[in-house]
Amino acid sequence: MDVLIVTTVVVLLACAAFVALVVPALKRQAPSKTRPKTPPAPEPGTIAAPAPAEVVVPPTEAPVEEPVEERAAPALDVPEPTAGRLTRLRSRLARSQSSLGKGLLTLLSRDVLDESTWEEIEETLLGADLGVGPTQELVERLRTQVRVQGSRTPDEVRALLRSELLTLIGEDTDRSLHAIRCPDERPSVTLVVGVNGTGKTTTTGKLARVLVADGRTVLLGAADTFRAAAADQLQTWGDRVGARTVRGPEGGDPASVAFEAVKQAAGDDVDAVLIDTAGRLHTKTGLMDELGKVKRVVEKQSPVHEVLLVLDATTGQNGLTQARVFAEVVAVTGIVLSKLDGTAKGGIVIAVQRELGVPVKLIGLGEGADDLAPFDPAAFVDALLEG
Ligand SMILES: Nc1nc2c(ncn2[C@@H]2O[C@H](COP(=O)(O)OP(=O)(O)OP(=O)(O)O)[C@@H](O)[C@H]2O)c(=O)[nH]1
Ligand SMILES: [Mg+2]
Repeated sequence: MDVLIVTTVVVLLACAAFVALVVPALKRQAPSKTRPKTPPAPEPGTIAAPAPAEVVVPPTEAPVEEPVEERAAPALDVPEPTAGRLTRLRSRLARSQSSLGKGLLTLLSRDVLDESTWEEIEETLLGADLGVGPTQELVERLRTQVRVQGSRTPDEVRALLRSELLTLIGEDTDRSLHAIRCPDERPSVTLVVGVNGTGKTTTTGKLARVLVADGRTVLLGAADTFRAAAADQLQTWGDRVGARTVRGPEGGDPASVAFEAVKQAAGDDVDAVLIDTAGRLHTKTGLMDELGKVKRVVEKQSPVHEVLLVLDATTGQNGLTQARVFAEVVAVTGIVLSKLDGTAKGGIVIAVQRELGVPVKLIGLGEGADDLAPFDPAAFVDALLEG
């Protein structure tokens, strides 16, 4: 009986132990029905295993590569070579050709050159804006030559006029641009100045093309900060030939834009920096002082090698007064005569050089991108006389 009781107690204890130890363990192993199962993250570089059927997982798709947009570099213009541009554009001088060229040739070819003919010759020269001094000088020389030569064939008249005009213009004057003449002085700094609307920005843009055509790298400085449109206008020119434009805030200090442009040109190892300035009336002292400051500030880090004064040829003698004032403020080194295509006053080339003692270096003969020509006296006179 005792044995039976002991056995029963042992069995009961064993059952109790089983319930206490094994059942909780089994419970821990059973899957939880409340927590959703998330698939394990795949190892990097492996493909994720398909999710178990009962778990709703958005289908994992192989990542689609964004198409890389091929950004083609903007097509740049190839500017026309500068050599021979004046010959190409000779017909643009049509109005000056008919007065200075054909007009004078016809008068000088008359059989008898009486006083009234000489007066007509003088009027023609004055009308072409040659200026009083150069006109009297030329008439005097022509009179002497005609007296010496006696009878004249048309060819002789042409040769005489050609040689006298060339003497007046100055065939041997150095008209080279610093940026071309001194390739080792880099960056060559050019300041473009003038009164409102003469063609400064257009000339700066065209000049960038002249330099690019001659194998130079160019950076533009938009120191006309009066209007944002002025910087946009310049930048458009630069973009066409791959020349970067440094610009400042509208209404900002033009001197600091010019300074920054020259600094960046040096950092970029660029050959030439061209600084466009705002149009300013030569009679406004404040604006002229500001221009002087632009130059002085640039000179704190580099010489200004070239100061180009852009004169509108159609304004004639008025341009000479402007030229005088600008020359005093910024020491002009070269004249650009713009819009010579729209005037009969080709004599201004001679007059302005006389007035300033500064050579005409470039002439504008139209609104086309490559309608700016290095001034070549022989080609100019030939264009006037031959049409
Ligand atoms: N026909 C002709 N037009 C020209 C020539 N050069 C410039 N122009 C025109 O003259 C106008 C004025 O040119 P801009 O370059 O804007 O003149 P700007 O001096 O910069 O003017 P502001 O900055 O306002 O002082 C434009 O319509 C040019 O196309 C030229 O040689 N021939
Ligand atoms: Mg401008």
